[in-house]
Amino acid sequence: MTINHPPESPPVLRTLAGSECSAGAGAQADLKTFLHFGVHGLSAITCVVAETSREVGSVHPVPPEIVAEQISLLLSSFPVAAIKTGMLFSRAHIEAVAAAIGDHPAPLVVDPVMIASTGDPLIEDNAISAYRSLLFSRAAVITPNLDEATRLTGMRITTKKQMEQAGEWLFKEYGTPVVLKGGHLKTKECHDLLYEEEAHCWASSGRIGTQAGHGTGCTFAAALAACLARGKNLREAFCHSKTFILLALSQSFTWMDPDGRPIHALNQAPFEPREQ
Ligand code: PXL
Repeated sequence: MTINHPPESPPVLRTLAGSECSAGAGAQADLKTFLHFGVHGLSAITCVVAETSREVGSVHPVPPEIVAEQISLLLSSFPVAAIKTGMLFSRAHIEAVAAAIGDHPAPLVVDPVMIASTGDPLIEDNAISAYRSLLFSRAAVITPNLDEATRLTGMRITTKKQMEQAGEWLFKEYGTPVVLKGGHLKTKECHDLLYEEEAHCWASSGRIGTQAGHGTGCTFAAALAACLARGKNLREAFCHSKTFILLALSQSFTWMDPDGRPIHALNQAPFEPREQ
């Protein structure tokens, strides 16, 4: 009998996000994504959301001081290699998260979650200014989708050119690299943009023919954070994350509810295609 030695300790990554009970998005999606990339994920839950790809029932915020306590305990216990924020919901939560992270040196990925794929709001209106003043400038990268970028810049974004302009606006405003997730652009292809100081770069692909888009935003940002935790630079992380999201979409799940309506979840543990 051979004894398998435990694998080397994987890097540790923390998500500060909402619990999404169907596990297609939110903290559950983040944790599965971290597992895929061989990173040990920790979580501090900010809200409990009753949600599937079809509907958002209700949002129950966890008191901000309890969120801060989870963060402080984890940061003082583990060698955290990257931090990702997801749904933070309110101004008080953003303030508590920013204070608890403090000046921790791990790269911070801020996914400014504002709207669920159903169109339901996942943030209070008065919280957006707290993102601007407390989190964006200290992040390693921010990852808005087009709706979120429109809300932040006031720009209409319906073309690749406008995506570049919004990326540039956000980069100049906050001095932080931007991954602008372009899945909602009404184009045949799917274009995502990385806007950094020196240059911008596109990751473009065909569209995967599925309705299972719920959770792609969280999952893309979680993949970026996992790659940063593993020591990749932002451009490498961007390319790996795009490849991963295409796999997760192409192997996503669909079930029928009792009324015959489809319900979806992204597959954050997709099989890697084998070389033939
Ligand atoms: O996909 C954004 C998102 C983030 N966090 C939680 C969510 C969702 C989307 O629905 O439920 C908890």
